[in-house]
Amino acid sequence: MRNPFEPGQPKPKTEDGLFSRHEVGLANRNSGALLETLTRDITPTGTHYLLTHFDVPMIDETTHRLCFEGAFEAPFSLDMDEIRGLPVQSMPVTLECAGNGRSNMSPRSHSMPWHYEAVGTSEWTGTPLAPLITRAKPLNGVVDFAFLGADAGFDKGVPHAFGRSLTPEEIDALDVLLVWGMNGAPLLPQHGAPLRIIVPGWYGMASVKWLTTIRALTERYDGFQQVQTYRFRKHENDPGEPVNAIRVKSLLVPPGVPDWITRERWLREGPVTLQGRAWSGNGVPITRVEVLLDETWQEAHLTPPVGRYAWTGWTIEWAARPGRHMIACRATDANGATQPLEAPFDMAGFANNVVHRVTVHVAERT
Ligand SMILES: Nc1nc2c(c(=O)[nH]1)N[C@H]1C(S)=C(S)[C@@H](COP(=O)(O)O)O[C@H]1N2
Ligand SMILES: [Mo]
Repeated sequence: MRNPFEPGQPKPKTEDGLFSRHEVGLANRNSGALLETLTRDITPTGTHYLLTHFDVPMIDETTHRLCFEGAFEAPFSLDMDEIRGLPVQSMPVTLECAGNGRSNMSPRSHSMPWHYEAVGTSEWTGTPLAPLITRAKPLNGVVDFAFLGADAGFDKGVPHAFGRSLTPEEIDALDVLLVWGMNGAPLLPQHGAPLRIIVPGWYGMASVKWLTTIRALTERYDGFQQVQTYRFRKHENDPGEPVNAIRVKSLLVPPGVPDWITRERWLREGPVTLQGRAWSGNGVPITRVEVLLDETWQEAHLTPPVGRYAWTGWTIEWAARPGRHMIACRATDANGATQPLEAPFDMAGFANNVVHRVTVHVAERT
C-alpha cells in the first residue's frame, strides 16, 4: 500500500479468495453476528455486529453534550441527563452494514471483508429526533442536517470526522431515534456510547455513533462518508447513486454441527427444522421466504416480527437424506423485491443481497 495519508491514492487490488493482512486486521476489529444467534428475535448484545472505521472514542458521559448548531434560529445543547429526561421510546430495529456480503463479490473491494454476518436486531432506547430538530427551529433555506461523530481518521488520504446527513424530507419520513440504550442497558463504547442515532430501515452507515453535533446546513453536506463513499458505482468514473434503504435479504441458521475451519455442516438423516431470518428496508414487510431443498424452492412458514423495523423469522421442515446438499434461502418483500441468485456487482461491494447458501453433509443413520 502506498502512503495512506497521500490524497487520491488508490486502494490495493484484491485477489478472489485471498485476504490481505489489512483485511484480516479489519475483520479482527469488526466482529460479525454468529449465525446461530439468528434463532432469537433480539440479537444478544455482545454478538451484535460491529463496524467502526477509525478508533472507538472513549467519551466521558458526565461531560458529553449534544450540540444543535449552524442554521438554527434557536440552537441549544443538552447533556446526557437532559437527554435521558426526554420522552422515552424503545424500538427493535434490524441494522445491517452496507458492506455485508462484500467478500462474495468479484473483484472484491479492499475494505471490511464481510461474508454474511454484518446484521443484527437490537431494542434501541432513546427519544424521537424530529421534535428536537423542530425545537431548534431550522432557518428558511435549510436543506440538510449533518450528524457528526467524535471519531476521526483518514480514508483515501482524506482526513475527516465520521459524519452523515439527512434532508428535512428524510427526517420527516424516517423514524430516526436519538439513542442511549441497547437491549435495556446503556450503549457499549463500541456501539456509540454515550449517544448515537438509529435510522431504521437504512443501511448502518446512517446510524452515526458517538454523536456530538447536529448541524443545520443551507447547502448539502459534503463530508467524506456522505459524498465520497456509500454510493453505488459500476466503474471508477461512475458518479453513482447514494446507498440508503436496506435491500431485501434472508439468512439461514446453519443446521447440524460445523467443521471448525470450513463451517460446512454435518447432520444425520431424518426430519430437521430449518430456520432463519428475513428483512427488508424502510419497514417494508417480508411476504415470502423460499428455501432451496433437494433442488426445489419450497415455501417457508413466517413468524411475525417484533416490530415494524425488525426482521421476520421463518421455519421449514426438511426430510434430510444422506448426501451433500446445498441449501439456500430467498426472501421477497411487500414491494415484490426479491433476492438475486448471483451477487449484484458494486465497486465498493455495497448491498450484496445474493441468496445465502449453506453446504450440508447428511450422514446415514447407523
Ligand atoms: N461515528 C461513527 N458512526 C458510525 C460508524 C463509524 O465508523 N463512526 N460506522 C457506521 C457503520 S458503517 C455501521 S454499519 C454502523 C454499525 O453500528 P454498530 O457497530 O453499532 O453495529 O455504525 C455506523 N455509524
Ligand atoms: Mo456499515
